[in-house]
Amino acid sequence: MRIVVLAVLVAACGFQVRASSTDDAAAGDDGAGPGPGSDGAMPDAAIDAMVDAAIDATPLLPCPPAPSGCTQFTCSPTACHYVCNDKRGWTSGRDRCVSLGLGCIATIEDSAENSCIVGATLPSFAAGTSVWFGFVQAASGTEPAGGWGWQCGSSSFVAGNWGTFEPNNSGGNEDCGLMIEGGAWIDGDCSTQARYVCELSRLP
Ligand SMILES: [Ca+2]
Ligand SMILES: [Ca+2]
Ligand SMILES: [Ca+2]
Repeated sequence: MRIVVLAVLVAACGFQVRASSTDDAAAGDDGAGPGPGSDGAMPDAAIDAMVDAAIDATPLLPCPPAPSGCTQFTCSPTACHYVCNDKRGWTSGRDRCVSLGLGCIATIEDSAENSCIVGATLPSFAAGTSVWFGFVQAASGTEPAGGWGWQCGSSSFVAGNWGTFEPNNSGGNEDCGLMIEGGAWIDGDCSTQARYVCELSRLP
């Protein structure tokens, strides 16, 4: 009887040891699972892929047809750009973007967007075909370079692409962003009559 009891205890002990060993292996296992760093649930990469897929599946809003006098062009998948050819002062152009349903006077995020606008509008101060965009100087800004910012949204492209010797506040009255040859920016007299670039987000 004692032998039988002892055998049962040994067997139970052995089982416990094996069970314990199995538990340890399960808790510490990372090789057969999703990979290093995994918490054992879903790998981070899989979660990222699901989020990306959800964003990709979000339908972008269509670009409205260009109104008369304006031409639509594309600089990014998530925005519609327009250049409107009825020359106006900066403020009037800004307001016209809104009233036409074309978003807002354009905010330039980077040099690629700057180049895209150049390609689509071929701005030239000499030819009288420069274009207004959404850069404007606050009245409180220190002349000539202080207080410049974007009318709509935000952009880290603040230094942007100022032309040589610009901004210079020539004549003491240049507070609006005008794009000229090669995409260079100048501070222009806001009452200058020029074309203007509007930008509408396609994100829902
Ligand atoms: Ca933009
Ligand atoms: Ca100024
Ligand atoms: Ca200037």
